[in-house]
Amino acid sequence: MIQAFVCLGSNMGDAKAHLARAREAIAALPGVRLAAASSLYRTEPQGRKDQPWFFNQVLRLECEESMNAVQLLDALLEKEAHLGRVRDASDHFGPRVIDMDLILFGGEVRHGDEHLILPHPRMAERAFVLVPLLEIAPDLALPDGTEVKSLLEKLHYRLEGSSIFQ
Ligand code: PH2
Ligand code: MG
Repeated sequence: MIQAFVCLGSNMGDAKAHLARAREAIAALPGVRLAAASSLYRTEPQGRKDQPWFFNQVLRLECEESMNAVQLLDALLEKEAHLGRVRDASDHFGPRVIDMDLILFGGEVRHGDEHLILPHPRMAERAFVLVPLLEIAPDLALPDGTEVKSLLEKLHYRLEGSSIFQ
């Protein structure tokens, strides 16, 4: 079994409903078990401020050993498209119906290939990833041994109830 983490995000339309459909689609993937889901967080937009707040959630998946990271990513991209996501290459940080980011895939480290970098290259800067991730995996470490807790300690953010300001 390979443990993987995916961060879901939506800030268009009924964002909570989009996350629910995304969870169902992921749970139905062959070779994948949805092992845990964080609660939903309302999160201040990062990267571009002039857009609605997001709902974010992190999932822990258990993947069969026969599955690799690129296969999982491709399956996520396919589900995104199916749920109505239109990727705008010129707007990496703008509003989206649904986003499914592969954050970690086992202990895998991948650089150099734009298509898939692991761990996710921006996770360390994002309280909207780290807070839900630590909720379901409090003792998690990155492949290089860095504790995820220590990444969050370096960020300036505020958690109020289930809202994340950053
Ligand atoms: N996703 C982005 C850009 N900014 N901000 C929040 N709060 N949540 C996101 O999921 C998010 C974002 C690009 O994927
Ligand atoms: Mg994203």
